[in-house]
Amino acid sequence: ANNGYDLWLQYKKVENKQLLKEYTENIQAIQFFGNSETIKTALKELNIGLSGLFDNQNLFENDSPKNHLLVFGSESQLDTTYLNLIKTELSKVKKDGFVIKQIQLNGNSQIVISAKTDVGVLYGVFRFLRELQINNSLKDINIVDSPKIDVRILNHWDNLDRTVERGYAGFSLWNWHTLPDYIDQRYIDYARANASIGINGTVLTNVNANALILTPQYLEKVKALADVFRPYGIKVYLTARFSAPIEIGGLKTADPLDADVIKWWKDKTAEIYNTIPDFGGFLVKANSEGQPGPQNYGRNHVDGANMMAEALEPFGGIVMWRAFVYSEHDATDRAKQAYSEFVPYDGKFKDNVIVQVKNGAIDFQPREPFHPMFGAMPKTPLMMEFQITQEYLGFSTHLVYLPKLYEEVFETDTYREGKGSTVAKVVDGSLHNKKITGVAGVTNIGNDINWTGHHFLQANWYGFGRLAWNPHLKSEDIADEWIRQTFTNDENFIIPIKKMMIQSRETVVNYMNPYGLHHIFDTGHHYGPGPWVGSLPRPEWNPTYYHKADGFGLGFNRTKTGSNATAQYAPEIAKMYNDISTTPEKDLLWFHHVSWNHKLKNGYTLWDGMALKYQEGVNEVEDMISLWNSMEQYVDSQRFKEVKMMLNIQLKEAKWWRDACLLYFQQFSKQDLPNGVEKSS
Ligand code: GCW
Repeated sequence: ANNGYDLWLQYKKVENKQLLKEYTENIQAIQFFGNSETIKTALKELNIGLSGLFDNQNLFENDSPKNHLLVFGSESQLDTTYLNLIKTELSKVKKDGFVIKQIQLNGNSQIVISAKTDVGVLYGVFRFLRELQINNSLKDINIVDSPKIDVRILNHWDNLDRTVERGYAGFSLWNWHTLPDYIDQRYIDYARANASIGINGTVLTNVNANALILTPQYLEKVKALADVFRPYGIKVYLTARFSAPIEIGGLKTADPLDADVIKWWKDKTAEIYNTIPDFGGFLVKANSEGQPGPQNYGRNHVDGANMMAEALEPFGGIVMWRAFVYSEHDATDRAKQAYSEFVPYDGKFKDNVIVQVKNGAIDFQPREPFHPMFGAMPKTPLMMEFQITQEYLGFSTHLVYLPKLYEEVFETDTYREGKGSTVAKVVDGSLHNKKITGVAGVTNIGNDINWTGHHFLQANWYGFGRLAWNPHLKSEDIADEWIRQTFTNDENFIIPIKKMMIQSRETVVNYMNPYGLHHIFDTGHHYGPGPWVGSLPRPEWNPTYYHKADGFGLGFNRTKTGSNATAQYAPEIAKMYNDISTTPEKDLLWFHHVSWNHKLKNGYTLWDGMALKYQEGVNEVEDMISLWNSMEQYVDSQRFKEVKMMLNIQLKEAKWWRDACLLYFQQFSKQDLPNGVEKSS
């Protein structure tokens, strides 16, 4: 049985006999240089990996001659004979990047893995194991790869009572009760999985969590986790509740300009670094959804962020200050608030502050136009915040391959420095030469055996990490790698399953939010459909605020004749979105209030076209099911069955979405369903 616990680190025996021969001939022994914990970790992983892939525990212990070595070590440790042979490649490596190269020495081919740092060597070792897992030949292997982003980080929305906000794969991994003394193997496997894709940071706590995590009792537990993660190159970060000086410090205020408050944060920070010398820094949600912040004291985001940044500066820590601000100030269009509150402060933040911006201006919808802040703050580092957990995408029950969504956002052109100013270039710092760069992902993992609840959603964790390493990668290539490592190298499985994964993102858009509809989820939990008036007190919490259905039509007018949110984009983009005829139809109802009888490009009216899209989504899930059912021979029985059951739930719910939304909107359109749309039963 395979319960999925091993993720993409399955290290199953290489089935292709010829390749197996090539691999084992090329790797007869391991030689390593250096003895840091990280180097030892790399060795340990090689042993786990190779003994699995070669199905031979004693591979390196027999007496046969060993002419072909696998050699690894960092630039400062590696033997000069090897160094000389990889000089050119090594000079191209940046930061924690690595070289993997086949060289010839004394008439024998050898493989050298090296880097400027030990963590780079570890990344190289993981990459090397991946090459074997995905069945690439080692002949003339010559890989140089460096991360394009500095901070590649998971955000856990984990509370201290182990509940996870918007978490759908069990409870929190962090067992605060048994920490610091009990080290669950899971913490180590978590670190392995993250390091294997280059993730180098983790925020352990929820942005909405209370301040207790900053008390000595908890810091001791955090230290234990930091000690586990360190050899894997993963730094620990914490959320810092703005009002902590009041709640755990006994002060009367949390005013960022108050001398006692400033001193409190300085002392607290020093205390943290005393416990965890390589602590990463703070993630802060301030003045959003009721969380405290500098505005409570008549101050602004810069005052708050810089105060914390100053405390972290001597230790090399950073502040990730979130731009997801959502309060009652701008009730006309919530989409405009973050830009309005942050863009005027461009250039005012200290060097160790990075502003963390969600991919879209509303909230992790199945599809959102890119956030207008990207590209609009040339003097401020901005990091991307993606959601890996599927708050608005069917939780952990719907198969949706999110790297496709991430890729769409990264590839979008902001036009801020003319054509080609993609979001990826904003985030990797190349468009405006940023001091720090980062990509954060609100993680989808919990203590479910398979980590993510649904086997396929492991791919979203995996793909997030790969894109955080390099936001220019293709989601399709990532899917390919992931399938090979997680399931099989058999093309009969890979080709159709990859296609299904790539399509799955559009499928969920089709059955939930076609043509730019958004936030029509049931209020509160955000699981199923709920386009009707919810029970919430604030108008912008009600789905009707977002879709604005009426007798005329549907959609939110954000053009210059409406909320004018389009003005927050570069002129080229604003122009495109202001005009219904140039607005891409995928974003139609995001930007326009459109007549039910508006003619779509395919010739249907909006009403008919929308109804057909909902049906298309349902049909696509049916296709996913029949495809999956035909794949049984390629998958172990446990994972096969579990995925199958999940897909059946997804189908039921796709129909639920279709029926609920069409019945609801039909009250306004007052039109029949077009042919081809199944009537709800
Ligand atoms: O997506 C919304 C969620 C909240 C979340 C908030 C945020 C952590 O519904 O649960 O709170 O965003 O990102 O701060």
